Amino acid sequence: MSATPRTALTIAGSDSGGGAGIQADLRTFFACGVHGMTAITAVTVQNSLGVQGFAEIDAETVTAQIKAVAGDMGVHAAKTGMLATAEIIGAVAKTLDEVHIGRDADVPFVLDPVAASMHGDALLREEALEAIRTELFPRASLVTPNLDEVRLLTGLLVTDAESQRAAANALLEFGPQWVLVKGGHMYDDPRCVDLLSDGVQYVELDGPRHETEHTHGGGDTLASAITASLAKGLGVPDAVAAGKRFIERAVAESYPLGAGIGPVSPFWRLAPETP
Ligand code: PXL
Repeated sequence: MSATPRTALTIAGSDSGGGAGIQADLRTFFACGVHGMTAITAVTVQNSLGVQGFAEIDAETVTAQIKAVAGDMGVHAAKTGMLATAEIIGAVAKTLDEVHIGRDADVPFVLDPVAASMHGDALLREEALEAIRTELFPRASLVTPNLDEVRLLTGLLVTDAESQRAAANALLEFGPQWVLVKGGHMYDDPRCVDLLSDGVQYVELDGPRHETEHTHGGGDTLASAITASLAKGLGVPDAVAAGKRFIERAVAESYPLGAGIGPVSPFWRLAPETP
């Protein structure tokens, strides 16, 4: 028998292609040495060419999944990804309070405000964006939007360090403890600079930009690596720094799969020579 590892819960959608969503979260949790648990919100039908459609899970079943694992197994940190509908978002917000997960409880909660896939396919019904802002932002220990999500959530265009800081301030108005404005989609910047802030500290995390189109699941993998570090007891700035190191390697070692966009890879953390 081994010691029980720390646990992390992902509340997100399934990606049949295995590169993003629940599948990315679980393999990242595994690579980071925490026990992953899931509350599935939607089942997408997709491959490397895009999302062909999705079926959402009813809100009661999402709630029941969260309560089942939180009550019995315990959750050291949680994250959300694809939430699909305003009804699911409302149910998740209420349930997180009931099981004491979130910025004002002892258990950190990372909100990855997923709105669309890399191909631009919607993963969130339009009216649900407002629910993310009002119901989930105030409960989040950390929110991790990319620049497209920043524009949808605030109307602000991020093109440089100054507008990135303005976006962080605007997002903090919605009530999260910390925000990480990811700079990866500023494609003319030769570096990948993310800005982390709680309104007092403004920390720039500078990393290399890897020239690859195979970045499917990158946002999910970063948020999951951060969640895993939070589950192990790191504070938000240290967990984000660890997550940034993790995603840099995962992007550097991404691979082609199918005719479209291949996934980032958390495999680098595992023994490569296993037969
Ligand atoms: O990477 C965002 C994302 C999250 N969740 C699911 C997805 C995607 C992107 O395609 O399919 C289920």
